[in-house]
Amino acid sequence: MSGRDALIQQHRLPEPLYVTRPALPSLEAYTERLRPVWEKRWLANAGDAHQELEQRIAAFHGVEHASLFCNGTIAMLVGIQSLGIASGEVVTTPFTFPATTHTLFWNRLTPVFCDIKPDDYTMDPAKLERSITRETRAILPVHVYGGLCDMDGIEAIAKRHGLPVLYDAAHIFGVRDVNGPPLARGDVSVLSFHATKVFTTAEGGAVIARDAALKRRIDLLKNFGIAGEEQVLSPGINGKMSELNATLGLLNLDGVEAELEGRRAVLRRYRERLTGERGLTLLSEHRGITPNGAYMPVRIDAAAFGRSRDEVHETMRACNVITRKYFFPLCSHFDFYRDLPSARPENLPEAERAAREVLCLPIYGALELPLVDRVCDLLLALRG
Ligand code: T4K
Repeated sequence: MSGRDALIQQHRLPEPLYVTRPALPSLEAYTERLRPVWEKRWLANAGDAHQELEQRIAAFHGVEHASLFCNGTIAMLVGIQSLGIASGEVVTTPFTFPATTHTLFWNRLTPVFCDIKPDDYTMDPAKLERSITRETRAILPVHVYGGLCDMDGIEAIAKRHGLPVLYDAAHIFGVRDVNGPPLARGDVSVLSFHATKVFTTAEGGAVIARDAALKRRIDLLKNFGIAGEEQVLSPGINGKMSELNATLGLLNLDGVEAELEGRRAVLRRYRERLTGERGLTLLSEHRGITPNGAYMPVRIDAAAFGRSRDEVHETMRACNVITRKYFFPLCSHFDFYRDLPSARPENLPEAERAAREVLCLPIYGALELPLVDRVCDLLLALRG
């Protein structure tokens, strides 16, 4: 038996351990909570559950103007539209889920890729200014894995150039910052409530707007631009969240502190076990930030670790530990973006390296710590 086979035999889990699992209320609690929806026969179009969830999401994050959506991608699409950017360039990062870049494409805007910082994978303000041209209309940074962008750095540059800032905040539900609510920053922030997120409505999302006027515009755009029975003010889209999703959200919001606590415990255990291990680097922790444990990225330096990220990914999969290479490939590698001047690998050395080296380990609130230990044992056993 080869060394690899023996290792797999020793560490293989009986069942697949996924990179994440959604927190769910009991089915009984969900059906009970759906009773008023059934009785009223009101399933969509700003129903009671929608209204209540919208207010509670805003209050939970210490902001005033939240608008619920059917998913984070349509939320971003509308968030961009709401700022009235009709053409030109938007500076963003390639180390993200395809949705970030695609929403620019769908708005007929040209993405300009800026490199990331090596410690937290977010937009590097030191490299941002050189991406700004006379065609730049906005900046779209991404809060990655639950870590926050250097918002002060980015916003200072945006202000100097008179540019709006839209944050892709899909990963930061529940992240706290002693300096104030992260979602209150910029012109628009966009959350995702997908099944793989810390807080879920199955599919869903929200736009957080800087003021009431912008929220009104966003609410109009997400409902076909309809202002009244006989009045359509703009060519909007259907971005509404249904009552079934909003009801699931209300129940999940009741339990979200427990989910966050569970995730933080898992995060702590990973940190205890993996910090300082040869060849591995964990996400930087920033002072004053309470993390949400949305993801557990570990950077694997192939030379120091003795094995590449891809080898680790494959062998862990053979052991039933289903890790994910978020975010490989980079958005700048997709056929339809790779010819952009900013997509050249030499322009994006840190993003290129992160896409080669980062692996996301399983994390979710119900993940038991002995299983976390088994993942760590396996990872460390793989070291060459
Ligand atoms: N911006 C950023 C930075 C994002 O990360 C995302 C979404 C968006 C914008 C767009 O927001 P949305 O439009 O999606 O609201 C997943 C999600 O589909 C995607 O929402 C998420 N980012 C991305 C990071 O991850 P996949 O392709 O990895 O999903 P999938 O189906 O492979 O699921 C991963 C694991 O989660 C599975 O192995 C098991 C578990 N899982 C998944 C689902 C769907 C469950 O246990 N239950 C489930 O129902 O993209």
